[in-house]
Amino acid sequence: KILITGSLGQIGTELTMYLREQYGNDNVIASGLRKEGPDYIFESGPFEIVDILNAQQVADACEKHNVNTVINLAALLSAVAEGNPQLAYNINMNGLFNILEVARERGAAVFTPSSIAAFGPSTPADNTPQDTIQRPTTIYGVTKVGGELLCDYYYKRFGVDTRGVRFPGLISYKALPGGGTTDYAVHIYYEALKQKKYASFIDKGTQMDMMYMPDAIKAIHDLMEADPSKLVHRNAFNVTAMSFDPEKIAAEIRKHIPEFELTYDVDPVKQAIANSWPNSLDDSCAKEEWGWKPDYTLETMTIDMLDKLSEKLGISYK
Ligand code: VAH
Repeated sequence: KILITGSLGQIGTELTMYLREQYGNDNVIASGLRKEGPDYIFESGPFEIVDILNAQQVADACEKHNVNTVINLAALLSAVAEGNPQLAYNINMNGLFNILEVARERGAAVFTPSSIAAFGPSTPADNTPQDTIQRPTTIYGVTKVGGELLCDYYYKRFGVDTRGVRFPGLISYKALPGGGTTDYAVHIYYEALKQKKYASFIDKGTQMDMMYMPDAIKAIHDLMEADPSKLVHRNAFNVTAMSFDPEKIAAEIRKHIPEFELTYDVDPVKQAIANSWPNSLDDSCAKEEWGWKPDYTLETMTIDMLDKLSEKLGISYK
């Protein structure tokens, strides 16, 4: 049985439904801080209120459902975290510690995502290697590096089957992202349909790795199903699908909405975060060790995003 924490978030809502299709509704327990989110999560399978800062609540939910895998998606993302570093440290580090301790006691596996945010200004920025300098300058990045090291420790010291990927910016149309720096790449599609214009809070020329949500979901599923004897790395694998700056995604949107206009209203906090991150990742280890291969490119993601969003928003653009 799988427990997903943070299952009402941008990744969690889609991962919960995907894994319920793969493993059966009752084998995937969704959980969140409050029972506030899309009904399809609550109607399609079990849901528990779990605050990962409450170790007993984590243990009780795992005991009640006989959980043997925890996918920990509960976290504060980069921009929100900079606004409340103490809470971000508490949730992202102490919350993870609680998950790892319950997993250690139960012999459960743990998946926790890291991020391109686990790298900093002194990291080689182009084709960032799997193993390289990691001195992030954001509290989110500090908790991502700390999380990677803690998960590797729990694997080596206690044999907990911990695995993770360093996600780039994730783009999706079902649930909005929760306060990240890459969120501009989601909002731009919504605004392109609603207003035919968007003022980006990330500046021209800011190159960042990105991925369409279906590929992110596939990465989690494939890594968790991977043959452990082939894993040289565990926490956490570089994975990417594309890399672009606001100008490039705007040009792709204009292929479908020719009058779309991109302007800039740069947010200095988010821009400083983005400037500290790599331009592009080398994900060859994920490809070699567990067969990672993204399906979507900027071109095919844009077609799918605009099609699905125009249906969701009831706005035609063709
Ligand atoms: C964020 N979307 O912006 C997340 C992610 C790589 C970016 O970690 O914080």
